[in-house]
Amino acid sequence: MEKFRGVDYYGIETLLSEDERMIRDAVRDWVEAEFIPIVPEHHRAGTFPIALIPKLGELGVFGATLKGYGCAGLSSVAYGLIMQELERGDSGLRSCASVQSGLVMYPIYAYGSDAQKDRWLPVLATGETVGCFGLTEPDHGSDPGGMKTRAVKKGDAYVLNGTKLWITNGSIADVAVVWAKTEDGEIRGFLVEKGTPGFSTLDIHGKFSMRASITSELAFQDCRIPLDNLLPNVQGLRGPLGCLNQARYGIAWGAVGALMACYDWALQYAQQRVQFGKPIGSFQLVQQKLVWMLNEITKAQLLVLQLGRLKDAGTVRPQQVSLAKMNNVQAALDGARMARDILGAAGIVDEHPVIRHMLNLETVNTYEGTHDIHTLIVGRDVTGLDAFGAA
Ligand code: TGC
Ligand code: FAD
Repeated sequence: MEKFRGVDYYGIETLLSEDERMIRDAVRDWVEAEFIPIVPEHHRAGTFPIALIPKLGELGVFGATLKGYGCAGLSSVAYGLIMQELERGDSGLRSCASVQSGLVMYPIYAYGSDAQKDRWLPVLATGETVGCFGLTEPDHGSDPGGMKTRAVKKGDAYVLNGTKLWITNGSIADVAVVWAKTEDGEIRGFLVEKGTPGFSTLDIHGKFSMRASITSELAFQDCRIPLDNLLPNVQGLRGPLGCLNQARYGIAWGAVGALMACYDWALQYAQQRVQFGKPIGSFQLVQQKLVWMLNEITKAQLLVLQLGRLKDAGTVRPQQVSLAKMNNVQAALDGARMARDILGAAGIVDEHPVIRHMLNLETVNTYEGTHDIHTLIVGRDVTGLDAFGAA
């Protein structure tokens, strides 16, 4: 297949600033040259190319919208375009960047003390230090408010007990942002450093999705955390949910990248593959699938662009982020399945990227709030009625 040709049916490019285009192209070229050639072997092995993390730092990907601390201070749209290009490579690559930026650097930046910011943000920005985000537990996924992990203040430390599950980059992280309830039942955030006695990790194997990404369990057994490692400036579920707004925003853009990759590949395949003496792209049913994908890409691109402009204007609402995450991931998953179908038997092997994207998108549909949870978040917003149980 030829190199990725870009997908922009409505000239949306013209709505981007020069800087935004330059950043997108720089990340696109990097992903093409450094990541796409190696991702199939990592997918087969179930590994993540850890050596690329500092290179992502050099590209300015981590904490790209933050100001100071070595961060690039880019617009939200530029950040979204970065996520799009990373996920065109693999959802696992975008995940690594989303977690580091939206779920680790953001809470330190927004809720941390000056000392915490000075210590962690510069090294997280360069990628010399890796972070993870522990919210989900074995018995509390969609309903994190019921978490069992506890942090009890004893002398000069908080003593942490509990388990976090399905944590991206858990075992390679130097620092974990962990959410736990204190004795008063309030949810608080803690910075837990790798190597702290009582803190251990275990990688999850047997995944059919997000194979080129590390997913771990974090276990805390009488793990003593210095009092200074509490994130001082937030309490309650709005702490972790505020971080999720950042990461869900990135996913909404990233899903466009995965769908663009599947569409471009399927289009080229359909133009080349001959059956009944004609390219399969000449058959009406194949064209219908390609046009469906292009249509969804175009709508998704416009949705996230406006979402980004709202975010930059400071007026975006979390429910608007939910709608975009929900819509774009569903479109990407449905489109990836169509692209897989267009490739016929070839669609099931990793010589082609489509099945890898399709399987990854099953995770993307689930994490950061499942499709159905986002439906209910928007449903609550428009009806004023809460489907989760509370009045
Ligand atoms: P609810 O009563 O709605 O809210 C409790 C408090 O939180 C506030 N809040 C928000 N604040 C900021 N941003 C948001 N999006 C917020 N949504 C709610 C709310 O105002 C309230 O504040 P306060 O001060 O009045 O107390 O809470 P609920 O218990 O009814 O739950 C609502 C629900 C279901 C929507 C929420 O729990 C939810 O979003 N569940 C989904 C869980 C989830 O998304 N988990 C993700 C884990 S991390 C992950 O998947 C990383 S993947 C990383 C990768 O590899 O890319
Ligand atoms: P459940 O909450 O058990 O949901 C199961 C099903 O029930 C879903 O279909 C759901 O939509 C449905 N459901 C639940 N409640 C309702 C309701 N009220 N109404 C209707 N339907 C409902 N978490 C982290 O904290 N940090 C990470 O870095 C992280 N990375 C992840 C990486 C991967 C590869 C994966 C797969 C997950 C990751 N997660 C992470 C966890 C992820 O956020 C959760 O899996 C997700 O929030 C769903 O929780 P659950 O899996 O427990 O499903």
